Amino acid sequence: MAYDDLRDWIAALDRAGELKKIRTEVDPILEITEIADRVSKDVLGRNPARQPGGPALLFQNIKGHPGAQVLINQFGSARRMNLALEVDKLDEVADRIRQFIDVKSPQGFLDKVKMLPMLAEMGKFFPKTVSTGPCKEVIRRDNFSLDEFPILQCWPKDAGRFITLPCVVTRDPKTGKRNVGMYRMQVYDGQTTGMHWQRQKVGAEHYREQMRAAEKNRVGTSDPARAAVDIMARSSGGSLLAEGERPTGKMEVAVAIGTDPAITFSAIVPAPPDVEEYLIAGFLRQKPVELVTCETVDLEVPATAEIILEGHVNLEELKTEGPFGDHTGYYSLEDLYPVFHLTCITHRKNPIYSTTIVGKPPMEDGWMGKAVERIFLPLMKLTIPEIVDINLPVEGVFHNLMIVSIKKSYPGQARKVMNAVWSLGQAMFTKCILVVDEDVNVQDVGEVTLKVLNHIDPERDIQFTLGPVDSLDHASRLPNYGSKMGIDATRKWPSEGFTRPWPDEILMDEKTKALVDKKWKELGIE
Ligand SMILES: Cc1cc2nc3c(=O)[nH]c(=O)nc-3n(C[C@H](O)[C@H](O)[C@H](O)COP(=O)(O)O)c2cc1C
Ligand SMILES: [Mn+2]
Repeated sequence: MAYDDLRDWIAALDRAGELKKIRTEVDPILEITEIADRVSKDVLGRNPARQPGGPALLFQNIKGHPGAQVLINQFGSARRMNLALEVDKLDEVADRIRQFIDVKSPQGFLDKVKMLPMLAEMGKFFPKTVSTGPCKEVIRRDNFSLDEFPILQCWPKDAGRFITLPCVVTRDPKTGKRNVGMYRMQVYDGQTTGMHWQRQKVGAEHYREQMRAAEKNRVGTSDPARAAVDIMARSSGGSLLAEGERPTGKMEVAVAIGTDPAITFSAIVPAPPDVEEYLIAGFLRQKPVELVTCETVDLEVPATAEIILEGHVNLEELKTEGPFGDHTGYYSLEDLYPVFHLTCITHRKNPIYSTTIVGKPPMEDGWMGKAVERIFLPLMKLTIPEIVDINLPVEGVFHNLMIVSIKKSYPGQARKVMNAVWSLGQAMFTKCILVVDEDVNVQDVGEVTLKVLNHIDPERDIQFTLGPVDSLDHASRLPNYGSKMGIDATRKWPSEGFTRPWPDEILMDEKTKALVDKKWKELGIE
């Protein structure tokens, strides 16, 4: 039973006892962050043994925005992440993916018949365009301003107010395929924002594709190698071309804020570039996403979204974006990014503004990251079949640490796995990869620490490599480029040059354990 929209989802959260409505006046500048931060770390003292992640919060009295409501921390616990994806355990999503992966060629008529339900299910994934929807209740082509919405300033040193949970829709000019990505947007004024798609993300690639097309129009068939260097330079702030020589043009962009949870979640999923997020959302909610066409741009957006921003990004315009208190626990420094110019806003009546904050973990995005980890495991196993399990501890902020256990079958395999992880989509950013044997429980960081540090000869077992690093890495020698480290903490084999004896792990024998079990009460220790 998919959630129809954000309101349906809020009602479900409320029914599940996962929502707190707050009627006390709060300021969207800093104050909401302080409240949400305390709640997401659950320093409420109610149940110290519980995992972090207090309730979702619906603020109903926002300073300077009479009548407005702000939803935050909707994904901020394991239970709510499950509710959002309508499962009891995230592994259920992984199992559904595995079903589709495991399809064998049908052996006869009966096998084919057995496949029909699966094919019927697939039909539900594809989005459906409808003539209109609630997001068009109010259509504003002029006299609109972002100042009307209760957009947060999250942290004291942030450059301003940021839209933090936007689903940014773009189209690949070459293939016509759509992409939905979550890229924060700094509010410059009522009609313009930053567009913080990092250079390795799909929105940024669509932007470069537009530049390539504009460049081709300008000079005919240009030297592709030179054009590539120039486009990279220009999309990062530099330019090899003089002012008058630059191609002009713009790229259409639409942004949906406040969608049903499957759509919002799909925008952060690190899917292959050509897999459309609307399809992923349809898979997750098992019901097609309904789309409507925008008023001023040729893009489709979720029909039931609370707020839609339409507009464009000029190909030759970059502006300072940031600083912004980021999920690393540090401010990401200012940098040049494209500027989004709004041409129209459509919204529901009394729109609910949906947002999040990021900062020192654990926070709401940590739970989204954990969901990605669970759901992507079967897909990772497709290309790296020896993987048994992975863990991205929240303090590793997604890109700093991945612990991987493998079933090792040949010498050097741990290093093969590291290189494979570094070649997998956004996993390329992983700064440290720890590879352990299959008998290590990667979810138990204590056990990992004990075994990894016992098992390594650092000079022998640490592998460095160079390559792309996350834009948020503030320690790399250059922005976006630096080194990465893999630690092979698997047990070393003679075929890997290790011929010393390997000691046994200390374990009590079963007989003694049973004896003590029997006597335990009598001992009177508990
Ligand atoms: C709350 C939140 C904020 C995010 N902000 C950004 C951002 O500002 N820029 C960015 O490039 N990625 C950001 N991300 C990560 C992207 O959404 C993620 O990499 C996604 O897979 C990108 O989609 P794409 O592969 O279609 O480009 C954010 C993720 C979350 C959960
Ligand atoms: Mn994508």
